[in-house]
Amino acid sequence: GRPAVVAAVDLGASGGRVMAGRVGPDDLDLTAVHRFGNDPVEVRGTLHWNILGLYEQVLAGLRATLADHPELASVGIDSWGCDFGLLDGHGHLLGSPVHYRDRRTDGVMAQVSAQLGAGHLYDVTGLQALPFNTVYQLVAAKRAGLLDAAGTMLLIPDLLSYWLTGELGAEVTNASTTQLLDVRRRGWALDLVERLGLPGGLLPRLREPGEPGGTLLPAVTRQVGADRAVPVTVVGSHDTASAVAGVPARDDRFLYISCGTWSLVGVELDRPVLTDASRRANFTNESGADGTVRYLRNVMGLWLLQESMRGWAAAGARPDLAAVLAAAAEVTPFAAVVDCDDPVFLPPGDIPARIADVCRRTGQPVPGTPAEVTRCILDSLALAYRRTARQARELSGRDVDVIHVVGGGARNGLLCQLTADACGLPVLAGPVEATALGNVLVQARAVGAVGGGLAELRSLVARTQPVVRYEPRGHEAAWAAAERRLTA
Ligand code: LFR
Repeated sequence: GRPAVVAAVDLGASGGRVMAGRVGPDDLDLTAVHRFGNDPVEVRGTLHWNILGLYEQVLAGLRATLADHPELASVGIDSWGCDFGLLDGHGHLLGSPVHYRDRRTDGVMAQVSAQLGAGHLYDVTGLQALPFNTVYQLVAAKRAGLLDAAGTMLLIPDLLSYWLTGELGAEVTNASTTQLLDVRRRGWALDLVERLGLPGGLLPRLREPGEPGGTLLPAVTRQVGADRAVPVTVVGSHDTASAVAGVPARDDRFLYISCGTWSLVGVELDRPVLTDASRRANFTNESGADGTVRYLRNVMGLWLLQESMRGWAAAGARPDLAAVLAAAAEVTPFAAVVDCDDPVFLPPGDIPARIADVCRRTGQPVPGTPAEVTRCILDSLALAYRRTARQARELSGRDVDVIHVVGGGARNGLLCQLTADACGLPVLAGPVEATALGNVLVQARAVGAVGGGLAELRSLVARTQPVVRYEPRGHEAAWAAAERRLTA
């Protein structure tokens, strides 16, 4: 292959970026062209994404990328999962997409599980029960009358690429987060759709990463200042799918933690694990690039810290993340630990107050300062990784000898060290931009700039991107004791 430049649009729950990737058989070079915030907007009690604002930023990012690289070979889009926009029969967007942390799904999961059977749902879709899975959001939307005029449901990256290209589709890795995808066939579970009384035509044709995704519409071509209709390539449009594709693993004996707003902790498999034990542990079998299975569990993640920081800033303090983390490193370990998976931490709001409630209820000292709260969050996250990593290995039977931490969390040295200690395995931290790398690699392969399977793509990441190694310091007894306190 000959080196090519491709653009990755990567939207996370707290911010987005457009990156230019130069990729060839021995080259992988990523430049951030445009970064922007992603701030949800509450309107009349409903939390929405500012989708038009995000689209505008995507256009601005592409314009800047094309100014530097007029030869741009392809564009690919990924974002967080589960959320969607609804189009009417003429292709117009019906309302701004609702945020997965909105409370419209309160109670819905329990009702749907009772109706269809939690065991049956897991057997068909292999998906973990999360209250914001698309299926529960669609049921909530139907009850609110929002599906009456709806012709098509588009997941966020599919919606943006529809606006760019005019082409409709449902990219399969992200479709796997809807809980409406049949995990064995990688096709829509139309039987579930029908039993829930959802409109049959709502779900567009599925597309696989690597497929052509159309070309920029003439009006868009003008808006971004391109001199031709630049192609769009379908990528692993679920951000976690792209992140896992971008892990610099040297063989398959690895566990990954894709660490951003969420921490996705798991292994990559060839086929799903659909046992009852797996369902009870709430492990998910999401789809990955090249037909792989992302066998993982959601851990609440850096959300706990991001949302705490937002609260401190709103209260007038001007906390600096680096300073808070440095101070947290000096706080007594395990003074207080909480179960990160507690659903009380899901909605936006005062996280330190909720942590304080849990600590009072469990007879632990209440963390007071930002440093103490942060230490409690990081110790607790590491404990959640310890439990989840053990379960992933046990339930899948996969042996691992290293943990790859990718995403923004790879920058957090304290968290990486605690993770190595908690799990008793070396941590390889980085790249921070694994998601954008996975995105550009799948595009680069589609346009012929590189070849090979996931192993070859990963080896290119390993050869070109810096990683930092953390060795476990061997405090196993202390971690085991802390874990017992959580379950006591
Ligand atoms: C991570 C992520 C997770 C998904 C959550 C909500 O960014 O995509 O994989 O469970 O966001 O969509």
